[in-house]
Amino acid sequence: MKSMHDDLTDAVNAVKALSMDAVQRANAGHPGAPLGLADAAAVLWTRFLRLDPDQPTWPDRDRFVLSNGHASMLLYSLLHLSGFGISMDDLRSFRQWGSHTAGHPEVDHGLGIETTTGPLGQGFATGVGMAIAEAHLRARLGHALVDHRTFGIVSDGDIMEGVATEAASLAGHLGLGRLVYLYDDNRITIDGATDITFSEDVAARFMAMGWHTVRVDGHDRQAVGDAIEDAIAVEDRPSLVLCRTRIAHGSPGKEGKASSHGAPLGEDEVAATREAIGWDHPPFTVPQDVYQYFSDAMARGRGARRAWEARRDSAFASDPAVADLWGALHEPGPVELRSPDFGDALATRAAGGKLFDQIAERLPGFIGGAADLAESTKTHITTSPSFGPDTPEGRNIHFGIREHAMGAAVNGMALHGGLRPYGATFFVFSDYMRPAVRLSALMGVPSIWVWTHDSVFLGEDGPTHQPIEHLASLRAMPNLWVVRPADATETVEAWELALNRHQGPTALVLGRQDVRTLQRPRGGVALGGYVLRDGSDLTLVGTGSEVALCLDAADLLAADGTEARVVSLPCWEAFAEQDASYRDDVLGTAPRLGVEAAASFGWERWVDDVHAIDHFGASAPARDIAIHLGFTPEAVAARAARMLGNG
Ligand SMILES: Cc1ncc(C[n+]2csc(CCOP(=O)(O)OP(=O)(O)O)c2C)c(N)n1
Ligand SMILES: [Mg+2]
Repeated sequence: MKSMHDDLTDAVNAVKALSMDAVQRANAGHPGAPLGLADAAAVLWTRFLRLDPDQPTWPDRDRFVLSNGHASMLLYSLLHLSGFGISMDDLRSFRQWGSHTAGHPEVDHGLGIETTTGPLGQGFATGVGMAIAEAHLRARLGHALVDHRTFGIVSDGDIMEGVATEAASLAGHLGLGRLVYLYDDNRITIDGATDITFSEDVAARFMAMGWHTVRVDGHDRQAVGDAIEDAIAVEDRPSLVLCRTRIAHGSPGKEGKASSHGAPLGEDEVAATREAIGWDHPPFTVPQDVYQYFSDAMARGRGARRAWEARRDSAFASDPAVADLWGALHEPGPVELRSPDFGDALATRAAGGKLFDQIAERLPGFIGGAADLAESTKTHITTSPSFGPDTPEGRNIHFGIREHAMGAAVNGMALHGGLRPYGATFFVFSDYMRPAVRLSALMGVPSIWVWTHDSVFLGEDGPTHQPIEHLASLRAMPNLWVVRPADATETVEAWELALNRHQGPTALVLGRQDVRTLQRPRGGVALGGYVLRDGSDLTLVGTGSEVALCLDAADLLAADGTEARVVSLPCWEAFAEQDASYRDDVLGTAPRLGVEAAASFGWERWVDDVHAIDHFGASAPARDIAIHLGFTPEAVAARAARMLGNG
């Protein structure tokens, strides 16, 4: 009869063997971290995590984030051994075309992958969003329905990245006590030992940010388990368990060496490691008692899931309002918005702001905030308090000046489930959150990005604040929908489009300055583009504030006998999805001139010529900028006339 200790050793060794074998077979991957983390990860998975392999998406499961996604074989091994849908064949086809076991898997809830990140630091910050979501939903639905934790493993690379520090600062400030990260403190990165780059006291830094920290020997399983237990008991602060580990632990020739980070150990070293750790099973072979050990450990999660279902059933039965709220949060129907009276002219950011309480009422999962610019972005739910340690039910999150962490945290809330989160800032600062935006697109997460002050017409703040290339560069990002509405009424539809899109993120690009409220029929934004005014000599195609400009230019052209059609093209991605016949009908057969106060890059897709700005802006009142850069009706009409050979 084996002792518990031996069973855990076998479990650790199985993780090590599967990880090094899969990397070896793929002849690509990262064996060092899985070997170095096998002890700590096996303790976390077998003693603490509440997961149910039979129901990987059970809502009250613990969340596990592998921020150092290069250690993906660690996660695949654990998922396989625990009985999730990762088969031995999947492990054999690690990193191969079409397999479930990609190099960096990002997300697959059905397989138990909550999120892992390729770009270091993102997982760390994404997990903070998951912890925000848990705290918030617990406050609104009660402990009986929401009562889980967010665990994660983070590495030197994660801890060094700025986004993690932004997120750690936010998590500490918010007192996210259900967040527990294990830090793989192996003091090795790709270029070698961290003494060439990284000499701060990480524990002291996190302590200063309001975290509970503890240092342990990451190979002392008892100590790791005790530290996790203590971290869980600390409910008012997030926890960082600094696990001092050795990369490629157990490998006689590679332990402690950076060369184990991102290359297979080699056949001989794999054999030597098997010998050293006392694992004599062939590659991709795990004895039944190891599976049994993991299965017994998963019984904790299975039991928790059943108990949760019982609590849910009785909560729903005793209080129909709770059942309704749960349903509205987790299975929201399509959203339709009422248009308030916008008056004759209104900035699109202000129009958006007028919708916030309505959206919040229709969509109980609507939550988010700005990076210290809520006043300017007009993103505030007046009917709800701010989210904080004493008011976790609040739906206004003050992210502080932490755009990058905001992006990742919004993704984390969206990944968590039950919420429809947004994050807001000035459009030019989308650059500061771009890696998180890219991951939202890559993972197909319906985060909503609200970016205001969308052009040079923000005026006096000058070129550092004036977006130029941002529309083009974000339109180039696959699966991100970029919507730049022309007026208040298009803004209503833009928000509807964003809220009803579930397969990926939507960016709402809104203006600072007033634009006149257009006379237009409802509909059109969801199609991406539509005809606002008909004409057969020329088609002017604009977005955002330039649509009204096109209409004014069309008036001038009409006075000279040229009938210009005006097309509003608020969302290129939606337009591209329409039938070619619809697109052709909208754009017409006459010469086409695009008008947009931004870089011309990409417009050749739709038009013959484009009136754009291919240089940085300037600091001046908006009307002077318009005159100097040629964004007046007269200048656009003149450009159109030249294009037609009449100028
Ligand atoms: C944002 C970002 N920059 C660079 C990389 C490339 N990269 C992958 S792992 C790594 C560092 C490895 O060090 P560590 O995080 O300590 O992992 P370990 O080698 O200890 O497993 C780097 C630079 C990345 N994945 N993401
Ligand atoms: Mg390291």
